[in-house]
Amino acid sequence: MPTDPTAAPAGASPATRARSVGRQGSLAGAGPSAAITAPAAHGEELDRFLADVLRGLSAPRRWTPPKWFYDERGCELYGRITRLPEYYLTRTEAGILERNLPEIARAVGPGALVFEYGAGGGEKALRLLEALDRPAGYLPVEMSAPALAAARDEVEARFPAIPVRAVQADFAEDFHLPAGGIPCARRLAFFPGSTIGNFDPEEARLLLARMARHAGRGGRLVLGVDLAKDRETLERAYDDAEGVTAAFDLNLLARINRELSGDFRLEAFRHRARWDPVLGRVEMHLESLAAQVVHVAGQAFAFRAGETIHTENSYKWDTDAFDALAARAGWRAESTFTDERSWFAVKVFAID
Ligand code: AVI
Repeated sequence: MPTDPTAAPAGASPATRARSVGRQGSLAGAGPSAAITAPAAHGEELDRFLADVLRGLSAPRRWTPPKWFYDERGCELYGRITRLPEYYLTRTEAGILERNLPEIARAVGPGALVFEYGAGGGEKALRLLEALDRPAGYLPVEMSAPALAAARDEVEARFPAIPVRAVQADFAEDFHLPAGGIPCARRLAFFPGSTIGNFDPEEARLLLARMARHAGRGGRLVLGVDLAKDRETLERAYDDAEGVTAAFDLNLLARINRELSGDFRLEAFRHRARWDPVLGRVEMHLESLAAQVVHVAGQAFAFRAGETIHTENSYKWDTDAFDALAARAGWRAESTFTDERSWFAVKVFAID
């Protein structure tokens, strides 16, 4: 079930120890496939979208799971976000990977079977596969069929000798990883992009534990995670001057109007991004600018002026606290690679 971005994290403060697409599993569900378009929801997916939206809008503190950001327009806007001057995450992670791939490859070891959660179009995996010593195979895991096909085709074209098996699944839910037929020395889970930050700490632990089950003994995990930093940098990253993130957030209302017979007036809501240093997360909200009644699929929802819909959490971790979380999921921290400002970390974990 979808991640509730209003839920307080379990345990100690994630800000001082180092979460929801929640289902972005979208990402939760389909990942944020920046370069790939996602079709409108239909069939069972449309039923889930409707159920999530009706439930979230009926809650005392209204919320929606971030996975529903990623329709065709949402994917396009997310792609633009990753190139914004204020959104440091994508380029910082790419720089860390670029500088440290040989060492990361050494930490992983030869003959790894790589499976990537939320593979998007497979762009990041190409660089990793290039650096790894004799990779045994590549399994992109992705909800979005077009993104999955793109990841498979990209990697097959570039590495014809590497077996590729596309896995259409929501990595935020349990799924079977059909890796049995490909001989390998070890399995490597690859989860870049700090998507882990869109899960609350307990959900993140469960997801890491699923990855540990998929990787098995001797397995490795290479993961990107965004780190806590000053309020100004964080709030600008989620509320850019050009208004692309605002458009991304508001597109959810446009999608509800289009796909769920909603009548949100987009100009009657505004995007807000706020760093919560206690919970260690940037929260995105859509704030109602007036008292108003909105309808979705025939149901009426009365908003007060200033009332918000909580649309996303993006947790920012402390590196040691993240290692402790991963340890509770069965992973031993092997190495951490960061940038000169320590804004972002690429981490390698192992299962002994
Ligand atoms: C996909 N995920 C890692 C992004 C983030 O930074 O939490 C989604 C996003 N939301 C607003 N900007 C980017």
